[in-house]
Amino acid sequence: MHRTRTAAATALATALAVLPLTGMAGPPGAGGPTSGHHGPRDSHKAAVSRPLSPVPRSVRSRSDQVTVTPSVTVVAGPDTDRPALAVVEKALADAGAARVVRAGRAPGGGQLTVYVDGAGAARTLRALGARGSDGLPAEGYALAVGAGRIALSGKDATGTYYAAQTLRQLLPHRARPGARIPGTAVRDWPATPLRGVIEGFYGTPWSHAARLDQLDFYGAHKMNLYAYSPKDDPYLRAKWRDPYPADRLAQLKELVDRAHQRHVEFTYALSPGLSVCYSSDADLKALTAKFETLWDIGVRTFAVPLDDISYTDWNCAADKDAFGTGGGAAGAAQAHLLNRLQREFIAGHPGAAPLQMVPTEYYDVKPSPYKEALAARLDKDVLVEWTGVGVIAPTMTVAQARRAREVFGHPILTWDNYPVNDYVTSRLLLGPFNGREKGLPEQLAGITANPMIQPAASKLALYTVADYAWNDAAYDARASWTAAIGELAGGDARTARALRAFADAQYASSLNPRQAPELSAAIERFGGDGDARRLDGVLRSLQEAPAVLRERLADRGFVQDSGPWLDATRAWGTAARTALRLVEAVRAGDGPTAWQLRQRIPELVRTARSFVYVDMAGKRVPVVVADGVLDTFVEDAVAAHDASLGLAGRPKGATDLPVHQDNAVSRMTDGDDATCFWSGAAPGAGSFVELDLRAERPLGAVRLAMGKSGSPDDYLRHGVLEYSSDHENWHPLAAFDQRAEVRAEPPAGTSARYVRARATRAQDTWLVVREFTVAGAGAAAVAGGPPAAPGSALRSAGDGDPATAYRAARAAQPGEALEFTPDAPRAARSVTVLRPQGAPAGAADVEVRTGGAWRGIGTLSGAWTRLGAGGGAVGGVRLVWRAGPATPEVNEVILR
Ligand code: LTM
Repeated sequence: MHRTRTAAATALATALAVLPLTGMAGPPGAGGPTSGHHGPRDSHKAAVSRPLSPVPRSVRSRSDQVTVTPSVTVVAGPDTDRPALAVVEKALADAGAARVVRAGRAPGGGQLTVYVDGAGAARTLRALGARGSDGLPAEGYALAVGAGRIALSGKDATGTYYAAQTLRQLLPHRARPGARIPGTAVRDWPATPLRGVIEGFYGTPWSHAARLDQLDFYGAHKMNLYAYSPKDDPYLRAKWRDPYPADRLAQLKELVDRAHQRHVEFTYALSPGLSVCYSSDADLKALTAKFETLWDIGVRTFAVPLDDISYTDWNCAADKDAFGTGGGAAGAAQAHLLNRLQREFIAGHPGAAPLQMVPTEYYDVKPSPYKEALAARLDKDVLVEWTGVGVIAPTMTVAQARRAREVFGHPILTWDNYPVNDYVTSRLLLGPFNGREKGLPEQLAGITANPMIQPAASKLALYTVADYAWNDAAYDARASWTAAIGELAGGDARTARALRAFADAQYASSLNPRQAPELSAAIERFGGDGDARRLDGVLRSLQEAPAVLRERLADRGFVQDSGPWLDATRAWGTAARTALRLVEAVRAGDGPTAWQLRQRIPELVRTARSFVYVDMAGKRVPVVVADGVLDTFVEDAVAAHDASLGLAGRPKGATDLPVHQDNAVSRMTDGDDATCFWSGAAPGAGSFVELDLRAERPLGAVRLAMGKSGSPDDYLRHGVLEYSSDHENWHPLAAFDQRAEVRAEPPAGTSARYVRARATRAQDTWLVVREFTVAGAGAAAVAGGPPAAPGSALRSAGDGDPATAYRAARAAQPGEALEFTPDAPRAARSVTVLRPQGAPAGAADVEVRTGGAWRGIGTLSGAWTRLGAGGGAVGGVRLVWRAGPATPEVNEVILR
C-alpha cells in the first residue's frame, strides 16, 4: 500500500498517463488535435507537485519554465472576472511573490507578467504556441506558462475562473519568490454543462458555515451548481408556504453571494408536494411569492422536487375533480402547476434559468402513465432530475441515460444518490464515485450528487464526482480517490497515509461493493504468507490513523464529522491487532498466551461496537467500520483458537442475498435473538442463508428463527433445510412452508460441515433471520456445584464455547465438585480447563474417570490449566473444589 512515492505522486502519474488520449480529442469546433501535443513522457517531465483536478482535457509540457519574481504584474482585460483575478493574485502571493500588482501592460525588466483575458492573454497564448479559448464550449479555458509569462483566457467568465483555479494548482506554496514553474499549456472544458451537489438528504441539514465551506470547495473543483434542498428544513417541505424569517433569509443571501463569487449556481429547491393543491391559484401564488423572496436576494435558478410524496392521494378534492385519479392524473397535475410556474414566474423574470423538477417516479426508465403525462405536458424547457435505475443506482449507463431522455421527454439532470448516507446513518461512505459509464455526461444536462449528512467528510467522494463530471474520459476512480486524499491531507504524507487507511475502512457502498479493499487484501496476503509483522504494520497504521488525523488534518470539519467513526476505527484496530496476536500464539502452540488474548477480545469488540452517531431525533446509531473485514478477521482468529482447542466454535454465516443496511449476515449467528440478518431484496428461488460449521461435525437440532416483531412477514415462505460436507453435494434435511420458525432434528449419526436454508420459490417479502443455529452434538453434561449464579448456568462450562462461563453463586464448600460427562467416553490425552484471567491456582483438584474409577491428574493452575489424561477412554472429568474464599468460575473444560 505505501510505496516510496507519495500517494499524490502516484495519482498524478496515473492521471497524466491518460492525458494523451483525452488531449487528442478536440472540443466541438476546435479543429482537431492540439498542435505539438506531447506524449506521456513529455507529460511526466511537466510533473507538478500536485495533481491537477479535475484532470484537464489536454496538458502539454514545454521545455522552458517561468520563475515567480518578487514582484508580479497581472494584466487583466477590461471585463475580466473579479473572482478569477482574486484567485490568481492569491495564488501568486501563496507562491512567494512579495508584491502582486495590477497594471494595464507588462512592466518589462524580467518581472513575471500574468495576462488574464483580453488582447494581452490572446497574444501571449499565440506567442507560446497555444490556441486561445475560441472554439471551446462554455466554461472552457486556455492557459499557458512559458517564456517569463503566464496567460489565461476563458471562453466566458466561468472559464476564466476555472483557468485561475488550474493556475492555482500549478503554482507551489512557498514563502519566498524564486519558485520555478515548468512550462505548460492547458486546454480544457467540461464534459457536461451542470456539475454539482444537491443537499437533498434526510437528517440534520448542513450548518451555514459548512455550506459556505462547501461552496468554496465546489468553485475550486469546477463544480457550478449547488441545490439547496435539505429534506428536514421545514421551510422547504412541511412549512413550504411560510416566508423565511429575516435572519434565515440573510443567511441564504450570504450563501447566494458566496456561490456567485465561486461561479456556483445557487439553486433554490422547494418541495411543496406534501400538501400542495396542484390546481389551486392560491398555492401557485404561495409558490411564486416564496420564489420572489429568493429572487430578491439574487437566486436565479429554481427547482421543484416532487420526490417521496404520494401521487395516489390528492391533497385537495379539487385536484381529483380537475385531473381524475392514477399516475397519469398525477403527471398531468404536476405538469399543470409547473407550467404555470414556468409561465408566470420564470418567463417573467429575465435572467432566470430553466426550471428544474424531480418527478415522483425518479428512479427508473419504465414507461408509465405518469411519465407519459409528464413527457407530453410539461413545458419542454424544464429539466427533469433522475436518480438512475434504482434510488441508489450501483451503475449508470449511457443507454439508461438515453432511455431516460426518451421516457421523460425532457433534458435529464442526474440526482445521483452518492455519497448520501441518510439511509445508512451508521456508515461514512468514503469511497470514490464509481460505476458510471464513460460517455454518460454528454447525454445529460448535468450531474448532481446527493452528499452525506456529514459535509466535510463528503469531500472525498465529491472530489471524485467533480473529476468525473468534468472529464469522464480521463476518469479513474482509484486515481481520483488517491488524489482526493492527497489534497485533503494538504500534501502531508503521514496525514495522507492515515486518511487513506481510514477511508479504506469506510469504502463500501452500492457503488463500491468491496469493503476496505486495501485492508482486506493485506489480510488475504497474511492468509497466504503468514507474515504477521507485515499485517500488524497495516493494522497499527489503521489503529493510529484516528490520532494522526485528529492531530494533523487541516480540515477540522472532517475530523468533527468523523468523530464516532474515528473512535471505532481505533478500537477495531486494537481488537484486530489483539486477534492477530492470538493467531500468532495459536500458531506457536502457546496455550496460556492464546487464552489470555482470547479473553480480551469480547470486551475489545464490545468497545469497538459501542460508538454511536446521534441523529437529529436523538437516535443513537452504532457506527460500523470495515464491516465484514475486521469483524470477520477477529471472528476467524477466535475460530482458529477454538480449533486449536478441539472445539467447533461458532459457525460462520453466509448468503447470496444483499444486506439491508447494517443487518449483516453475522447477526444470525451472534447468539442474540434481538439482532438479525435482514436481506435487502426479496429472495428468489435458490436464494439461501448458510452456516459454515468450520469443520465436519455431528449435527444436533437445527433452528431457523425468521421474521421479527416489526416485520413478521419477512421470512422464507417455501424452503428446504439442507446439509453438506463439501459444499457441493447437498442433502435434504426438512422442507418447510409458511413457517417463520423452523426446527429440524437430523437423524442420529448425521454429520456435515455446512447447513443451509434454501428458498424453493421466489417471494415478494424480504428475509429476516434472527438466529440460525445447529446444536453441537458432543457438548458435555455438567452437574454438581456450587450452584450457578443467576444469569449463569452449569452447562456453560461444558458447552464447547469458551466465551460463555459458569459462575458459581457462592464459594465452594470443601469436597464439592463440578462434574463433566461427555456424550460418550473419549480417548483423551489431556484435560484443559479455561478459567477467567486471575483465577486462583490450586482452587480444585482435577480428576478423570477411567474404567469406572476417579483418578487425580493434578490441580488447577491459573486461568489456563492443561493436565495429561493418559490417552485412555475418559468417561468424565471433575473439579473437586478446595476450601477458599473465591467463587469458582469456569469457561470450559475440554477433553482432548
Ligand atoms: O433521491 C431522491 C430523489 N429522493 C430521496 C433523497 O432525498 C434521499 O436522500 C435518497 C437517499 O435516501 N433517497 C431518496 O429517495
